[in-house]
Parts: sequence; structure tokens; C-alpha cells
Amino acid sequence: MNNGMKHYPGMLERPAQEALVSDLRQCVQKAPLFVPLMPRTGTPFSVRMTNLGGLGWVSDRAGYRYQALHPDLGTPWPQIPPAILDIWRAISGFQADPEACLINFYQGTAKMGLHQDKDEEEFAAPVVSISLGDTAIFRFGGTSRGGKTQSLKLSSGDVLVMSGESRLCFHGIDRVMTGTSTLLKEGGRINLTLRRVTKA
Ligand code: MD6
Ligand code: FE
Repeated sequence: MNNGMKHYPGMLERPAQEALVSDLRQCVQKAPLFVPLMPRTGTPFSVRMTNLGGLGWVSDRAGYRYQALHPDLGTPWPQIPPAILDIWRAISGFQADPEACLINFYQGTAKMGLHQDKDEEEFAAPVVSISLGDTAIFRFGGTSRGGKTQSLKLSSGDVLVMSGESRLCFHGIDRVMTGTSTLLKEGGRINLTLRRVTKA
């Protein structure tokens, strides 16, 4: 793709995927998944979330923001495991490490509407996304809402980088294809998005 979006299918081999899931299970014990709410309306997201790193992305009636503490527990987010930092360092092309790793967990009919990632201060840094578990249909368009869109399958072990013009493109998850991966015993999909939040 010539807009700065790069898809690396199967970048992580199965053993690396298994090691990441084991790291993430430990992290989620310390920072349990929470149900984000839409700003103003309070409608719950269908995806559950948690975060790793100095700053985590949260959403509630008050709005979208980054914060240092888990919204339910008031404790700092666990550190980003070294294996995840290694992926960012290998692929982001950005000199500074990410401050946030958002974990999205999809089960059943969970999906994510078209949105832009624009709650960060540093748009020179890409967003690096890692997919684990069942394959998802990812949809993306341009930088204005309502333009034409394309879809792309994101499978377990795939890495997607959104840099340059694509950094602010609209994107979302139409659906997850149940039973397409054996990585997660209970099925479903995990997506990690790594981000630089403050100016490097
Ligand atoms: C997901 N991903 O794959 C949702 N954001 O579950 C995102 O929202 C996303 O994949 C920014 C950059 C890449 C992404
Ligand atoms: Fe996003």
C-alpha cells in the first residue's frame, strides 16, 4: 500500500505467538480486561480492553484519553514485555519506544466501528498492530469519514504498521471469523496496538 500502511502477514511464527499469549495472560491477571463505554452515551463497546506501558487508552462517559492507571483498580499498567518492544523496534522505524500497548479482546460477534487513532500527540510515530487468534476482517479508508474503503484479513501472527498518511486513516474491524485459529483455547482474537503518545 502506497499510503504508508504496511502489512506483514505471518511475521510472528507459531512459537512466538504462543510466547506472546503466555506473556499477555500474566499481564491480564494484573490488569484485568475492562469494558470501555462510549463517550456521552455510555454504550458499552463489544470489545474488552486493557493496556500495558506507562500510558493506557481508556474510554468512558467523560471521553477518550490516555491515563497511567487502570480505570477499575487504580493501579499502574504492567510494563510492556520485551518481546513486544522488540517487534516495535524491528518494524516501526521510530527512534523512541512506545508508551502504550492497548490490548483489544474480541469474542463472538465483537467488532470495532470505523475510527481514527488521534488521541496521541506524536503523529510522526506509526501505530504498530499485532494480531493473535482468529482472523479478522479489517476495513480501512482515507483520512476523511465516508470515503471509499477496502478490507484486509488480519490473521494470527500478522503485523500491520500505519505510518505516514495512513497514520490517521479511518479503520475498524467488521467481524472476527470464529474457528479460524487454534492459538487461543477459548477462541477469539487479541489485537495489540503499540503507540507513542507524547512527543519523543
Ligand atoms: C484491531 N485495530 O485490529 C483494531 N488502530 O482490533 C486498530 O484499531 C488499529 O489495527 C491503529 C492502527 C492499527 C490498528
Ligand atoms: Fe485503531
